[in-house]
Amino acid sequence: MKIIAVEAIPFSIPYTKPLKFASGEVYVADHVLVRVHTDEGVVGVAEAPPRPYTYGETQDGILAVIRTVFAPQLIGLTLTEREVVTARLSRTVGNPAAKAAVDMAIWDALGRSLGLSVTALLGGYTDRMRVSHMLGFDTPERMVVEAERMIDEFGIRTFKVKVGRRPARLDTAVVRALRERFGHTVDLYVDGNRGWSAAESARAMREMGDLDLLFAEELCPADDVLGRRWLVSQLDVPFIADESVTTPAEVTREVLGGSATAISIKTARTGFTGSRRVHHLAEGLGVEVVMGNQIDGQLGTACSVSFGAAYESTCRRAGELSNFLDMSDDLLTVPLSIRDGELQVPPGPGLGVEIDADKLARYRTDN
Ligand code: MUC
Ligand code: MG
Repeated sequence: MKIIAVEAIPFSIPYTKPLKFASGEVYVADHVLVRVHTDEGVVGVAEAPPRPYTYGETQDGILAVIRTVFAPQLIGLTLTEREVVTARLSRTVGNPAAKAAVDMAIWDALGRSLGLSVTALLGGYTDRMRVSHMLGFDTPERMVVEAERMIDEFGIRTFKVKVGRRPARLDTAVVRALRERFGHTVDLYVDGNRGWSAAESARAMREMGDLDLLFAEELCPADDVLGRRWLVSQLDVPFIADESVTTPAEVTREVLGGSATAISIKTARTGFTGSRRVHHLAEGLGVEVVMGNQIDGQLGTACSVSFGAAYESTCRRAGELSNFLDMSDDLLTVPLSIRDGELQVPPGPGLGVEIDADKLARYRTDN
């Protein structure tokens, strides 16, 4: 089965609850839907979320690189030539979200054509993951109320708390309030999105030393090379590298350089082909992994859970699979549903999801 067209469609769906964090704020999901068409009528889908403050990609940039650079290089390839696809996409530097969406749409098409789920094709470990919810910047009171809602409505009991503000007590007060309100019925970890220096991070982590955190993520920039190594060496929890590990080579550099002791795998950034490489590399290096969230919509979340459920180490920890709950709507015919703190891989071939034509017509911005 051959690829005959790669479509990139911009769409825009407002958030009901904007997400704020140290490197940016998201009010609208201005993503790109990618559709890979084949000569036998099978169509694979995926979405690319632009994160200019993280990787430099914009919605317009993603559209342009897919339409003018990637699509012409992929037409005529078969769905099983995924390593050829990867080699051709790799000729272009950067553009991780655009590359990832193209890669995942091809995997979706392959699964559909074989009648197998992407999870089965990748590894088939299980059919669900526990969910971790990301809490964006707000007051301690409002963040506790938000966590209460996640517990009551969805059974979620793991929270990643965004930190990295100045003064750091704005954030340490939130983590303390969550621990005081929920005791040890919840798991907590923090993500700084590079907002603090190494010294500020060390001080904040000391201040939270009694709060029993699971992890700390990207508290300071990886470019603070010695500072970050110094920070990581004194922590008693794994330090997750997120935006500093966009490729397997960066994973190797950060881990062997002592600047990270765990890795966030984001399918929105490394697709399925690259995430598989990162997963195997992390296993070989002996570091923990967490399935991260690039502020994905439901289609992106279906990709994350499809990958995470495929391997044992990716579902050992709760995956970040719930931020679509903050969006006012989405594109799928059957919405994803989190129950008892878990998200099931949508059943069916490929990613197991379908795009609702009416919703796409309502939210696409190219007509
Ligand atoms: C995260 O884990 O950092 C914020 C920016 C981004 O690219 O992903 C999010 C969440
Ligand atoms: Mg992060």
